[in-house]
Amino acid sequence: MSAAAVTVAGRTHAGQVRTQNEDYIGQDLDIGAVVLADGMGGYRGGEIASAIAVNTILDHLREVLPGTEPGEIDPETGITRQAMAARQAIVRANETIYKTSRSQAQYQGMGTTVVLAIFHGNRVTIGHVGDSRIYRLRDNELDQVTIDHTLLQELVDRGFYSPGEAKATLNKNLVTRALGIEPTVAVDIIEDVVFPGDIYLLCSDGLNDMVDDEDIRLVLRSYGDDLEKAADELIHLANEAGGRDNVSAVLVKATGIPRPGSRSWVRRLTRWFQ
Ligand SMILES: [Mn+2]
Repeated sequence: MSAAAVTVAGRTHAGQVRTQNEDYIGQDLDIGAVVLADGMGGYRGGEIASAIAVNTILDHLREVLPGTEPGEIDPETGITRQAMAARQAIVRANETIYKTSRSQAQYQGMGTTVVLAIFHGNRVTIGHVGDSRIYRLRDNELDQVTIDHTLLQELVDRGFYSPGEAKATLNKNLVTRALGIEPTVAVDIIEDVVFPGDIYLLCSDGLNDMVDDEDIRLVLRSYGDDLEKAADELIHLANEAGGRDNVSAVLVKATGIPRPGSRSWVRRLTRWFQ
């Protein structure tokens, strides 16, 4: 089996204001996969959409990943099997949510973000849609690995606003991409080399809207040897700051990874359309 040895701790909480929790998290350590989704939509639609996303993705990966080698390249496309599997799994989740929302009136318009990480060998393959994030703590520095699919981020990218101006001016929760809204979806895929001691954090916006990056960094630095405690502390900080949204955090630490000779790199693959 090709999955990397990883330690995982996940938490999800409704927060201090909302009665329902529309976030959903899942993992399958046999295939090295962790997933987090933040759903939206009336009459339990958000809960349904995020649960479908996580379960469809894990089911698909359980079908296609066993038997693949870490970092195995598909000769036809030149990209890793794990990157192809991540993209296919997210596309399949999109289709399932879209069909469900079209076939049942009460679920019309439901959707969800998703972030997925597959750990294999000394690599991680990440797929994401929407504004749920992945951060990485390495040598006590915290980096945001994913780029939000939000109106705010798009306008900053195009130079209309500085990040500070945009945060003050715009509704920062306007997501420009989500699963279940359109029949097709563009998936961002990122591959990263994992170093011993790296900690990856998957989170919903209920965490990073409530807790500054610096405070997230301090928690991971302080409790990095006890992921369960670190996850509890992140949820606690979000709730203490007001807990205005559902809040989820999944922490992953890769163990038994040989330190690669080359410098770290992040490879951002082309945006894939169905
Ligand atoms: Mn949210």
